Amino acid sequence: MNPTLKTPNLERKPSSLRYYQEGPPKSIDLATWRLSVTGLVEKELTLTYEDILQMPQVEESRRMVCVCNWSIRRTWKGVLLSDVIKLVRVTNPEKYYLKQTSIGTKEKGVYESTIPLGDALSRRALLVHSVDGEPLPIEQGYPLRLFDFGLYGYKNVKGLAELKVTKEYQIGEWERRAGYDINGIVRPKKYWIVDLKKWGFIEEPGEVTYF
Ligand SMILES: Nc1nc2c(c(=O)[nH]1)N[C@H]1C(S)=C(S)[C@@H](COP(=O)(O)O)O[C@H]1N2
Ligand SMILES: [Mo]
Repeated sequence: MNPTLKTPNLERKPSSLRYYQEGPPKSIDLATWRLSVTGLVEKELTLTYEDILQMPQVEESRRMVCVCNWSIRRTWKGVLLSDVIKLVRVTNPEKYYLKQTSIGTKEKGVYESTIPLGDALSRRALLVHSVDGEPLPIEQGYPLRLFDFGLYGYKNVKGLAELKVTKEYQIGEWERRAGYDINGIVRPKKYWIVDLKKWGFIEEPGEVTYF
């Protein structure tokens, strides 16, 4: 691992398995894994892992926030959601939603989450394949995970299999089970900042950019 990218205090991050509703897939074969981009697009598309690596890459340090009052800033690498949306062509994306579906497991099915597409694009949402210079660990979303950093963790789907452009703002797993807000926008309040090892107050709704 590139030492300059390592997240401080990572060993203190809450377990990824605790929030993994369907559980991580047993194994992923990159030779057969695909990301399907479907729905209200001009041209449906299936991307291989290699296709994604061939697209323009971005690597950004951004803060993710969990509804359970913790947050972590890490270095994420992947492609811009906007670049994928350009490939499938969506006119007036601000009118649509994006439904993410995970690969899932035989035992527990899939995890789904729907986000407003226009907002995700304006917030520079990423399709992330690596963190801190290494491919995502399987429990953190290998091979691909969508991040809209203005939204809480429950709105981003690990182990992504499908992105569907839709007119329906559909309620997801934790919104149903735990009553979380469907909009999932990060709310101002006090959070445990894992990488800084201290409590911090998030002052504004949405993505945290000032620490
Ligand atoms: N496929 C899938 N993705 C998921 C979840 C899930 O249960 N299944 N849980 C979400 C929730 S509730 C959180 S808080 C984050 C946790 O991310 P982490 O593993 O990086 O801590 O993943 C999100 N993505
Ligand atoms: Mo969560």
